[in-house]
Parts: sequence; structure tokens; C-alpha cells
Amino acid sequence: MNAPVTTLPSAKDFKSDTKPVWCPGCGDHGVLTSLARALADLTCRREEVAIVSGIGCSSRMPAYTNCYGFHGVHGRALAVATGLKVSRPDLTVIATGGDGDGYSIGGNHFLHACRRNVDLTYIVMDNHVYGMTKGQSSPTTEPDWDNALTPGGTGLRPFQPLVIALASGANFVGRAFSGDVIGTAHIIAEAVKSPGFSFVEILSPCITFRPEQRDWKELARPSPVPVTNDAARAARRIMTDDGFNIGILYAGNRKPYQPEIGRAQRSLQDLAREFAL
Ligand SMILES: Cc1ncc(C[n+]2csc(CCOP(=O)(O)OP(=O)(O)O)c2C)c(N)n1
Ligand code: SF4
Repeated sequence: MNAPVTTLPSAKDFKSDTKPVWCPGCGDHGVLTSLARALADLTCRREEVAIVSGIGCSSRMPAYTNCYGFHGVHGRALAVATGLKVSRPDLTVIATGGDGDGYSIGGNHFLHACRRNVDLTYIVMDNHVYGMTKGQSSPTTEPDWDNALTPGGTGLRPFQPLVIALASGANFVGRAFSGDVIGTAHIIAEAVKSPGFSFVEILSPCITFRPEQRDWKELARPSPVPVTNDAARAARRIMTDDGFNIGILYAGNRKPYQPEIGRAQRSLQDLAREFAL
């Protein structure tokens, strides 16, 4: 008798039938393919994965994948993802979104998700602009980006997401480029496998509001140094590079958040007796 034929999943098994409405040439198309490829390479099952997002062009990711999905509220992807993972630890939970969603309105959630170190993967498609709302400056926009909404630029120092993630306790930090689909899939797969909070910053050009970001394909190149487990060394390297070194930049060994640690040892009745006036 012949053994049953088992076929390994492919990237297209993780894409939904919904056609992305992203502009042709938007970096997010590449990220979708990389994410689907990473899930296939990890031989995930669709029903064991949940993709959670906020609001923005990049936050449409759950609609274009066919795992469980939650397209939520602007800046709140990590709050939803954290609650989901703590209550359903059996699921692989991946939060996705943009730099506006994650670093501006969602910035506080970002810090505390790194600090809590719940076993999640957070993918930010960073295009240094608010794409969906037509091109406002975001926390990672260059201070001298001159445009109709901020003539002469904001003059503000850009947010440093990777260094902030390291300082706040993320256990895995990587930077990818959307045009490098295979390399990005590898970094996402490693992030998902890594225990605790994994942060992957993907340079993903917005060709509509930042057409000059087409040049990123010339600038992005593999990091010249190997991954480190020393957060201070990783932070120093990131602070002094030009923002285009691609790869896994930090892999730590912090223990992930264990929900049972904070669980009350006493019954509700005991607590009620203790606090009775
Ligand atoms: C509470 C709230 N405030 C503001 C908005 C408007 N809004 C929708 S998307 C967005 C910014 C999206 O930018 P980003 O996260 O960088 O994603 P991109 O569109 O560039 O992928 C904003 C400000 C909103 N939907 N909800
Ligand atoms: S506006 Fe920018 S971020 Fe949004 S889909 Fe178009 S290219 Fe992508």
C-alpha cells in the first residue's frame, strides 16, 4: 500500500482571496508575501495562527491572509494581541501595522509590550509616513522632509524604534526590507520561533507619498556584524548605523511572560473577607 501523500504548505495557502487595495509598487505587497512564506516555511496551520492589526494601509494585513484575523482600532493592535495570546497561548499571534499606528498613537503599548515580553511577534511596516491618511509626518519621518503639510519639515528628532524596543525589553529585534522577500520571510520565521516578544521592523516604501523611498533598494544591505545577545551592544550598533543594515540584530534569552505568575493564590471569598469594612 502506498504511503499517504503529504504536501507541505506554500505561501499562497496563507493568502486570502481578497485582492489587496494597496497602490501598485507599495512595499506592503512584498511583506504580505514574506509573511505568508514564513508561515508556510514554519509549516503552520491556518487555524493555529492569528494576525491582529490596528488601522492604516499596512494594518489591512489580516484581510489579505486567511488565518484568524482581527482588524482592530488605530494604535491598539498590541493590546488585542497581548490579551489574545494570554488567553489562548496555543495560538501563534502576530501583530502587524505601520509606524504611525505603532509608534505614535500606539507608542505606549509598544513600550509595555516589549517590557511584558509576552510570546508575540510584532511586524511594523515602516514607511516614515502616514500613508492611509494621505501623507502626514510620522514619528520616524526625517526632520527635514519638506512637503505640503509640513513645509520645511517638522524639525523633530525621529523615533528610534529598534533601540527603544531593546531598552524596553524586547527579546528579539530584527530589521528587514520589503523588497527582499526571501530575507524578510527568514527574519519573520525566526521572530515567530523566538520565545517572548519579537519585534521586526520592515522598511516598506510608500511610493505614493514618499516616492524617493524607491532608492531604499539601493541602500538596504545585510548587516556586516553577526547577531548578538548583548542588548547594549546591539543598541550601540543600531544607534550608529544609517538605518539600512538588514538582519536579526539581537536575540536575547529573557524568559517570556508566564500568565500563571500573577494569578491570585487566594479565592475571591478570602479577598472579600479581608477587605470587608
Ligand atoms: C483613533 C484614530 N485616530 C486617527 C485615525 C486616522 N488614521 C487612520 S490610519 C492613520 C495613520 C496610518 O499610518 P501608519 O500607521 O503609518 O500606516 P500606513 O497607512 O502608512 O501603512 C491615521 C492617523 C483613526 N483611524 N483612528
Ligand atoms: S498610500 Fe503608501 S502605504 Fe498606502 S498603499 Fe499606497 S503606497 Fe502603500
